[in-house]
Amino acid sequence: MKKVLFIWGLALTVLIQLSSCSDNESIAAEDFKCVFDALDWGKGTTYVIGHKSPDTDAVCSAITYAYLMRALGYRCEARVAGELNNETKMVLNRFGIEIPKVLDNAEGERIIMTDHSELQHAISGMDKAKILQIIDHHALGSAVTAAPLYCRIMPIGSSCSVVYTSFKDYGVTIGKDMAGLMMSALLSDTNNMTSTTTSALDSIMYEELLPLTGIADAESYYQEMADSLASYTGMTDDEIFFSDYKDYSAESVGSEIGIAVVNSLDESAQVNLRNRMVRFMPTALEKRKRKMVFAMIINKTNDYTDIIYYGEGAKQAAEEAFGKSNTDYIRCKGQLTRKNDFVPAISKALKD
Ligand SMILES: [Mn+2]
Repeated sequence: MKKVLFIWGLALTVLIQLSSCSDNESIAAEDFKCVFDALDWGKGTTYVIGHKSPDTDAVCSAITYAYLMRALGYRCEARVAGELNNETKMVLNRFGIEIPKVLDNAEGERIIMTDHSELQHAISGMDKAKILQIIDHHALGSAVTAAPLYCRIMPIGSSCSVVYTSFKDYGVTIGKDMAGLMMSALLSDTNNMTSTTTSALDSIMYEELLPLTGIADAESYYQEMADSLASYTGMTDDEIFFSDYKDYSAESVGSEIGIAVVNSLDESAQVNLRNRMVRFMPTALEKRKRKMVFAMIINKTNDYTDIIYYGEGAKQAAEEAFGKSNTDYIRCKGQLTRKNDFVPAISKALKD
């Protein structure tokens, strides 16, 4: 009798699994709907926002995730944490999406954080916000919540890749504009699928999304993005240095440091930008009250990164992390990422 029951049980389990496989999308969407219903949405609008010095992934993850939440029936709007870089402006323009409004204080607001979970990278007041969700692909940061939250953090190429898995799980249709934004953020964050952060899941996303975007030639589209990103025409040293900049605290990396990323497309721009940033770094250190500041000047055409540094102990730390150099910069092969290459190496050097 026991054996018969066991076999019946087994058959039932298989049946349930088979039926949930055949109707995977709707069941998952229903399941997740009740998870989201449990959050305290309040009566007003919940703002979806990425990190300060917003890049394409920070902005596009906020826009696409706000869209997804609206599709599931929640009142959400995307916001940005500051002026957009030229690449992001180009991407939004290309897919006919308006630049979201700037939100510079989160105090008292209901917030979904995308592409960051670290208060230091968030707009001010985030410690006094009601954080309902975190959608990210970075190391877990210092954001805390009073109530249970929905959190989806994956070690993959972009926050938009995480958003993409959500679209699929909840069975929400992806139109040309949302596909275009997610695709652009993926290309931007992974340096055209070459960075060390690129995962198999990102490759699947690339294959599935590309046909939806209407982009005929992904290579030339990426080149167009890179050109926009590196066009600092008319920008001051200050604007260039802080256009892609992040602060790190002693707890996270061993000292109070700031790291900027600057991109160039050819040798003359590389030398010019590197010299300008070297001259600007004392001002940057003063402005952000850091012990050390670093910048990664990335040549996207010839595939190398020059590291420059300023502040007491900065040269030693940089050389310990990236090798000795006879010049006032350290040249590394490849396009380093701040998150996967620079921060771990410099943290180790600073803590040693
Ligand atoms: Mn990102």
